[in-house]
Amino acid sequence: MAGLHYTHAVVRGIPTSLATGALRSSEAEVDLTKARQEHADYVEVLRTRLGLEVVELPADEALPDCVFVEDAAVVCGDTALITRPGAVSRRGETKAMKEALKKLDLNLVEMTDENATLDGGDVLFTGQEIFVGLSKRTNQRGAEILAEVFKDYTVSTVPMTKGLHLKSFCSMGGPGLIIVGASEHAQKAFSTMQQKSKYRYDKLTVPDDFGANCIYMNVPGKGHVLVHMNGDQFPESFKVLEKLKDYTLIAVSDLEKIKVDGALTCISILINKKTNI
Ligand code: M3B
Repeated sequence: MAGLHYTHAVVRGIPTSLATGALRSSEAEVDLTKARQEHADYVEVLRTRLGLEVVELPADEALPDCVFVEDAAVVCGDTALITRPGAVSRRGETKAMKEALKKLDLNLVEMTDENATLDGGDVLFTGQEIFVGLSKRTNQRGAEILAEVFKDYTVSTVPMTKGLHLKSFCSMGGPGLIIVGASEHAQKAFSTMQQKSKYRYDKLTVPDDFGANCIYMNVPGKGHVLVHMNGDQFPESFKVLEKLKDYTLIAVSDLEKIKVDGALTCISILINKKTNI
């Protein structure tokens, strides 16, 4: 079992082109200086508070969404699947990711099937099994390949009616705990996951779907650690998360990336390497 413990992270810089070129569902204008500051703070949290070895890839101006590294690969244990992103404009993002993961000595598999699409944002690894959202970006063939690659785990599909990615409204909040947004489609997706699983999951509902996108880690010597958005973004969800007992809670700002549909899990790939490299 890979568990919810990590040693390394891969992140990528923010290109200037993000402001005008990133795919998005809203019109809000991105402040690049602020976005880069938020990103630097996030990377600092990964390094100093979570103790991760962070690999930073340079931004590529030709790839406006490249900071959202989560979509380019799925890493579980020692295996990395390089995805075939659903949006054509994002396909080029996998190249640098592939190189980075190769250097980290992971077993690499590439999704080459032209009928398959998969964004890592649709993949939720619970520590015991994998759920994959069937969304605008991830299709059945992509889910099948994911299941073939991660044979040690049960892979179950979750049909998505709304939202960009599965993790646009849920994420892990601890071993056996799923944080999920209050919207009808988020709650429905949770029920589907529970029905398809042989494990029992606890559910923590937060009022805002996006507020449910957090990073949980078990950190040696610290125990449960949850990185979540601070009260500036979703004050009501913040209040719910703040009540988690026996957790080290780390609040970060994500205002600028939210404008282009990005949240906390989107901007890093977390890796658990047993041996130091
Ligand atoms: C977001 C891509 C935004 C592109 C991540 C997961 C859920 C809330 N403009 N990608 N993986 N989405 O985030």
